[in-house]
Amino acid sequence: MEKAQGFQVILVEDAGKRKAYAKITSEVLRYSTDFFHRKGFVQLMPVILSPITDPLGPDPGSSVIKTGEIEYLGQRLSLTQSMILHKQLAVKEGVEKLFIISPNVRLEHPKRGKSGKHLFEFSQLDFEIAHAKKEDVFALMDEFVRGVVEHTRVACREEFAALGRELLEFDGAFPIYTTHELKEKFGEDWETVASLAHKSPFWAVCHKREFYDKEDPEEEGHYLNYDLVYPEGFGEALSGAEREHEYSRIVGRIGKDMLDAGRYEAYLELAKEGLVPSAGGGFGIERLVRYLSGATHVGDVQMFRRVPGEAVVV
Ligand code: ASN
Repeated sequence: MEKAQGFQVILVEDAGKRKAYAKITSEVLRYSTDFFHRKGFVQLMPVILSPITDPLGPDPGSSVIKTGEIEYLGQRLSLTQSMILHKQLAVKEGVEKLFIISPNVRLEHPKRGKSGKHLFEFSQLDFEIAHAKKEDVFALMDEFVRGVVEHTRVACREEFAALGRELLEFDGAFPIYTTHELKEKFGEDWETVASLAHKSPFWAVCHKREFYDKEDPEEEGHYLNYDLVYPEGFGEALSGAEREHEYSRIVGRIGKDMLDAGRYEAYLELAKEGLVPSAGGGFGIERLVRYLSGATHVGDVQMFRRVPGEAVVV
């Protein structure tokens, strides 16, 4: 395997810019936490080690080369790739609207370092709503994105001026396209091209991906999931879905994906008792800060960068 390189990268980033990114990040965290509290969500603490985590695939778009693991007192524990399965279990515990600012470790292939939007360690704000449908998530996030843009425009006026960033204004609901439409119009690799062609964020619905995203009961091979995509070439902001919650469907989907069902034993035991239907999603905090501040690379907005392929200095 290739070795991580590039000690110099951390040193060239202008210290003044890092301070601006830190302030914008702080205001994003303040606004996000307030917003979800205001909407009646309960904030949970994150989990970092667990026998279960998001498999992140099979997904042709994923380039995670392995799942981080440690062995502790005879247990094999994975580093969290996302808290999706824990979110479903927390909803089953009766927490009907929840969010977590969740550190995620995704050991991406070094080639992803050049994408501008991949990190091997980042934080996502992950949320889940019992009995919700995708339209509920669209409305919530449309309001959130407009709100965070307006909040930071005021709270970080000096930082945006120093960075030379002018945020575009947008209102109304964000447009919704199917991935089939996007592929037809912008090609197989539609994300960046479509993002560049837009001035406001948009939704892309129906992706073939992990077992926990619900398959449309009325249309096999179609999925009740979605991504929110930033405009101006910044690409994916959020991914989420209505969830598979029936035990037999979950087992079927794990089988189809040829995953080791043994790894999901406790989750499956609890799913057998009955999960609650839900929908949710998660957005990367650093990607949001990158979009707001117009940074070239998502690693630039981290105080301690975690870019695939680059050596970790501190
Ligand atoms: N947070 C995403 C979701 O809620 C999952 C992910 O990050 N892979 O669906």
